[in-house]
Amino acid sequence: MNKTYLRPLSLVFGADAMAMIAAGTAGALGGIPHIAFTHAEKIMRDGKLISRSIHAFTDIKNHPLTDEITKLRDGFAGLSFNRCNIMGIVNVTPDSFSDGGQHEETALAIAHGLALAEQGADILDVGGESTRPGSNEVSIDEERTRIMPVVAALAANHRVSVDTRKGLLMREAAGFGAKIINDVSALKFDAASVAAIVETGLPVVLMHAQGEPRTMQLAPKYQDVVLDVYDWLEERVAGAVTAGIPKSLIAVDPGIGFGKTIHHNLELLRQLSIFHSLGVALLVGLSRKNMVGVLTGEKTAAKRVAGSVGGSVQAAMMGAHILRVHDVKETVDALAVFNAALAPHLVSL
Ligand code: 8Y7
Repeated sequence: MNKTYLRPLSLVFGADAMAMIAAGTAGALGGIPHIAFTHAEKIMRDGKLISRSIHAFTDIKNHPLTDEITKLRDGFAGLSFNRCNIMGIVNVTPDSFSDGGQHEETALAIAHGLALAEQGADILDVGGESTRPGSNEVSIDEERTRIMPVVAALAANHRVSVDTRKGLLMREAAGFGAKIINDVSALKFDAASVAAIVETGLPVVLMHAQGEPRTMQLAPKYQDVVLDVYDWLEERVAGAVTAGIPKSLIAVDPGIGFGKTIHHNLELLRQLSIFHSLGVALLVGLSRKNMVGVLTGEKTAAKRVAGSVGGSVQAAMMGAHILRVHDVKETVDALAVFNAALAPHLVSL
């Protein structure tokens, strides 16, 4: 079957972007008015055959995929997607904090979440099930005990997303005030999760993963990682829409490190802009991941801050609408300078 993809290229920023979009010579990347693309790579895949050609925006401006790339995204948990938003990571797993028992673990996670909000996080992502490579499953009772008190406390004054794959916990989290569900299985893990999203009306992040967390890094395999991840996400979005979840309530995520070699991860980052043609918000999480460790030679995850910020800035340049990060202040600071330099109209001085 022959399929066409469009990957936005030749990015222009700030006032130049707005002038070119107004003139019809460039399109708004992911609907972001200050990031524009003047060209796109048209990719055709027919079985094992892949052909590529580069076209000016004016030659593809009427392509249906161009509409998807350029349309404004809005209505996702009240976030404004004309800029990059920061999702701060709040892990509630025993290995993240001291071993002072559940009570102390809860208190530490809440304090951490409040600190990240203070540093400028737009979203606090609370998770109690480690889905890192090699990790084992956590029981639903254990996961509930870890996350719900933290969700309830943080959701009182902040926009909380809940990192879970379980439908029942999605519903319960909604009851405690969660505003977003972040599912690393893209609603595949639990048959009850689709109905939980439809019935709570919460926006959802659909992340790509190949295989199960425990074994996914053993032998990741793709024909073309970017096109394969794209097709997979497209199918998950289509399934969600059919089930009754509007596109405005969906974000996609290529799932850096989830069943991918470093080569796969780097290829996904290099060609990240292709995912905008899915017509939904784009989230990227690379914070402190193994890829950053390999590229920097830094074996300690907590010391991968600068490398992670470098990757986040690249994803922001490619129009990512949300970045999932541990180091909120460092990322916010980097984006403040980056945004001011490429689009001075965004800052008031
Ligand atoms: C991601 C994620 C993790 C990611 C989204 C880690 C829960 C591994 N990574 N969720 N979760 N995207 N949406 O190193 O990349 O943070 S856990």
